[in-house]
Amino acid sequence: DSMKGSSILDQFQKDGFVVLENFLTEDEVKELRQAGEALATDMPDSVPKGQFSTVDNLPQNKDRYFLESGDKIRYFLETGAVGTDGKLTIEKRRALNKVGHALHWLHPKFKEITFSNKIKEVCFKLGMEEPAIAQSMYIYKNPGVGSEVCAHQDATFLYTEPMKLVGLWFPLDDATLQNGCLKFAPGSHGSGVHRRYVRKNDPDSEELVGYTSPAPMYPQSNFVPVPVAKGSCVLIHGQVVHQSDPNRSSEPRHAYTFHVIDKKNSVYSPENWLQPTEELPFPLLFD
Ligand code: AKG
Repeated sequence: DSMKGSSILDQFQKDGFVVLENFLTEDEVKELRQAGEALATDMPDSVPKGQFSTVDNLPQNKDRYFLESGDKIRYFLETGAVGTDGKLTIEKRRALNKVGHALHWLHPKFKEITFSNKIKEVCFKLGMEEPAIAQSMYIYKNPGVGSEVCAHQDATFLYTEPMKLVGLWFPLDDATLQNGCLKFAPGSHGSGVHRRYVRKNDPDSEELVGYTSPAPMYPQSNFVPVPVAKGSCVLIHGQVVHQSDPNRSSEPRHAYTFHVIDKKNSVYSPENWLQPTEELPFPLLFD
């Protein structure tokens, strides 16, 4: 039992994150990773290459592709993998940054693990009464091209009042100092939500979505790298500041991640970029 005793919970409350080692079986890791590879292999050629500047391709279309991905399986490329001619500069299967945001519902393998008993147990132990899945992503962070994830709080994107958001992050390769493991600012979850990422209702703006303020300055000395073995589960408090470096190694760093909110004890902000749809209301974890 990876959450035995209260020390795991104590650590989560104190630091804003905690690592549960050996959470997934070897077979689960293998199957999820194969599913991630298959998504990359099957990626349609029509995936937007970031060229949204011509008359037919309004800048808003880029936002729409993202905004409408909440109840779909959509592909997002590494910007460093697309040339100025809009063509991929590296092989297709290495060019992906992530796939999101409804793998937990639309993909049988990711659905199975997301709604498994061990996930339900974790959320129960975190004190959640009506946990619901808001989103999921498969993150590739491929060698050479896998880009940096700048310091952020997940609550910036999935704000609830009061804050009842937890991310679960599952490395499917060993996450190391070289391939861009997560880095956390321990205790930073105690300092509120620093900015929001919201839908814009400004008819004069070309942007359909954006931040409410510029990125705060987070001193790098606040962050500790947290290398973890594949098969671990990292619990991430909605307000803890975290980041990851680019993958400078020759090894991939794949991960599956999803976010849980407690519907019973909080209100999900209608301003958040991601909204539940008729197609996919945030599904409850407990029946
Ligand atoms: C997030 O999804 O919030 C992350 O921080 C993921 C970062 C990563 O996988 O490198």
